[in-house]
Amino acid sequence: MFWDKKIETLKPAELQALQLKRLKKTLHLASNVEFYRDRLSGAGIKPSDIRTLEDIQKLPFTKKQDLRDGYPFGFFAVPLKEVVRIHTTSGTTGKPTVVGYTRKDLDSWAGLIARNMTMIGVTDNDVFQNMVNYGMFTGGLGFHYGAEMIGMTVIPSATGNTKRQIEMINDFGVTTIHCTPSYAMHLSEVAEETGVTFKTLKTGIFGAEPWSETLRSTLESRLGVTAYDSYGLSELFGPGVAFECPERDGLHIWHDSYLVEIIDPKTGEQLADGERGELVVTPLVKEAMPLLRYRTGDVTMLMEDGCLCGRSKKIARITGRSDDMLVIRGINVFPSQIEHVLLKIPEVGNQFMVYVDRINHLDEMTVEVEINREFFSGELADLAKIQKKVVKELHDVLELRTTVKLVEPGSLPRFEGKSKRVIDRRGEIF
Ligand code: DLL
Repeated sequence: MFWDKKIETLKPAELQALQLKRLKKTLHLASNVEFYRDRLSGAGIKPSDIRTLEDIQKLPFTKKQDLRDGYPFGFFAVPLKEVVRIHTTSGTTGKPTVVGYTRKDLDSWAGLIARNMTMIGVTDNDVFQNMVNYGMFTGGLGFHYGAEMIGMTVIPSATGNTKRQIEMINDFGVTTIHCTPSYAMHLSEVAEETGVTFKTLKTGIFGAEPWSETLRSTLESRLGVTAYDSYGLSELFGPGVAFECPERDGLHIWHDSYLVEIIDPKTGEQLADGERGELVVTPLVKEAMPLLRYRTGDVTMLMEDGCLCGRSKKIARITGRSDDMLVIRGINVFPSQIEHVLLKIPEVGNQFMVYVDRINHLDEMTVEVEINREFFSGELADLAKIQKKVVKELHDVLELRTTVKLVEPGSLPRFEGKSKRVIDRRGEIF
């Protein structure tokens, strides 16, 4: 199913022409921003130097730190009067990044969400419960207006009060839910504890953080949904940048709205299709805050094969952020790999925490995971056996020795929004 079939299935030559036209317009808008004026003139680049899409490589990158330095409105290319909404990213350190939207931006953004949701077959017959934060986070209002544009019946339940969320799903006959995969896991646990099953649910849209294929199967069987991955970031409007189609083999990124490059994060050089690197995006339809070659920090690749659904090139699911990637004794570890291993071990639960320390100049990784009572006899020997198994399975996948601590069910933190499962204490003073 298509929301805008013509644009979603443009032939390569037509798409490239549209991209180039929009890139030039974006460059023109960006020249209203002092940061870009300085960067472009410093590099001796004039808008007329961009004649083909390949010429994008002449343009400077934009980094998250640049946006932070421009706090609050330094990257707005239109007068504040024309900015009708502001969101911020959930910055954990320092000032957050501010993003602004014109009325047209909000319309374009809702249109992208509508495309995504239509692609997976939801329609105005569906009832949609949006279980993410409705504040400065882009996930809440972003999906809200996209779902309303389709004509779905929208329940803006936001986060919190899981028992009430569960009640509403059944009372209102909800067919489609949206939340982070971490919250979906928690929701399914609470439903299981209270003996509730979901009769009307069909579709789960999960995103805003990396999650594994194993978590997908777990959520699908526990909630009775087909689970789709949704990717986005505030700097590129928010959610809606890329989304899985029913094939669920990679995410369609909307090439008419986002010009995509994959680069080697160390050299900045473009990589070929099929090569994994950092996703760099130049949004093509943003007005209030145009960005040039924005370094997302997210690790993925452009997939080589086309898709049965007829839409254009996909990106692979995001394995993590290049800056989230843990380097433990020289080995790269993504938290999603740990999740993948743990979810396959029935003796332990689905909740975990990872602590990284430096002890005697050596990186040490400790994984805390909840024991699954069903598989635990209460014998200490039994506990040791389970612990050994987890250590071995983690070692087989990560090629890394870890310390595993088994903890009581329910004792680890649960997350309503994005999870924070990794605590890296190596930088702390000791
Ligand atoms: O997380 C927007 C969003 C809301 C996406 C709801 C999907 C659903 P930010 O808070 O700015 O925006 O965080 C963006 O989250 O750079 C990725 O590192 C990560 N991320 C988002 N979606 C996914 C995903 C929203 N599906 C940052 N898989 C991005 C992996 C994701 N990581």
